[in-house]
Amino acid sequence: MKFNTKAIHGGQDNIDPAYDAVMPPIYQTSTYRQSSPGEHKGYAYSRSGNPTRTALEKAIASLENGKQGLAFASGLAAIDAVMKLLKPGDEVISTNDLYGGTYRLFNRIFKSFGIKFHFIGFSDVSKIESYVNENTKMIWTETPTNPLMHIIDIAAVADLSKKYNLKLIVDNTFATAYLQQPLDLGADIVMHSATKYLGGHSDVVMGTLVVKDDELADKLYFIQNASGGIAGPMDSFLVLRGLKTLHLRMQRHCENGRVLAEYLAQHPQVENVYWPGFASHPNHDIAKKQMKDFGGMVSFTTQGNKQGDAVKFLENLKVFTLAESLGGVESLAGHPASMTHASIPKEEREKIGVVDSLIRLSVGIEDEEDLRMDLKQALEA
Ligand code: P1T
Repeated sequence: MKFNTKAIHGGQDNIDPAYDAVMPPIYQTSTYRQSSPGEHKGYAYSRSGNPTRTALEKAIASLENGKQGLAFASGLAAIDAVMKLLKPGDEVISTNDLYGGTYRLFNRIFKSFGIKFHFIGFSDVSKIESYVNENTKMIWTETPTNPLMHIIDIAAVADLSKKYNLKLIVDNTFATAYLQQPLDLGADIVMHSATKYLGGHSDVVMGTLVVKDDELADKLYFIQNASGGIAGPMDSFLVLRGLKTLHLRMQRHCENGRVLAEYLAQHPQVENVYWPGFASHPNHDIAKKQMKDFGGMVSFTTQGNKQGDAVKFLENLKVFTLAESLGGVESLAGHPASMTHASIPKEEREKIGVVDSLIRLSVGIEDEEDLRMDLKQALEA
């Protein structure tokens, strides 16, 4: 099956054995009747499993070319479950440009349980190797990274992780399975904040994991059930509905992203534009190799790097909404330094380029000209 067909039908065989409904019912139930202790029709309690969640988990597993999907209450709950594969003394090597909440979970929660994190740039894979020691268990990366759009060579990092028997986890939130499929490139776990493009309509918070290895699937399912950070049935239904238009939405996100990145690049008040589609982007060749297109996320800085200018720009937007999050049909704009990445200390942030004038756009699927005109008038203001 091709991707566009899988977006609609993947993993959805026999989705409603009772009535053959085309969409799975929302099984808004916590428990299931048993005819005798332990005798039931496959579901005993909705933390352990719920048919609506199963339908979604099968759909996302199909899109990522994995075997098993797992849905959680948020992206961070999914990441939390992955980290529970580790034990005190273990070490993780992570990209230094990543979502602020992920950094906070690693550095403020799991660090105090004895797990050591190394945050480094991944553009030079041999640099990652120099951090590997006998305690290293995991490599964590986003690509494109949030918010600076570095592109990490998944296949090259996967080769390294296999050499040292490490688990490679790719946070595929920005690209989605439409643009790249990390499991096919050698990753062990692909993670999503389904809150973003998978849901696609800014109406649900959710996280997903997909794996292809049965043993790893069993371990993660054990953690999902034991820790309990599961996705609810209503949210599962909403994300499943979102997945059915993922290919169409992503196509338009990419088209609009390109138009706005190119517009910003030639604007005299703009200093740097971060978008992997530019031939001048340092990782453009990797992006071309591993992605179908370049996505709808674009970051930029204004001339002179003054926070006041960035704030004024954001306050003047009319079609774009100033808000946290990304990946919905509507265009959003954010100020990483004070919003999504405020939990990273200023000094750390600035070292990697998350400066005070940085603005991040999640380019939606509105008319491209309205979006361009909105940027124009806000930059002029
Ligand atoms: O918000 P939540 O569903 O828990 O997902 C966390 C998360 C994980 N990974 C990436 C790459 C993310 O971007 C996020 C959430 N990000 C935002 C809310 C944001 O505006 O960047």
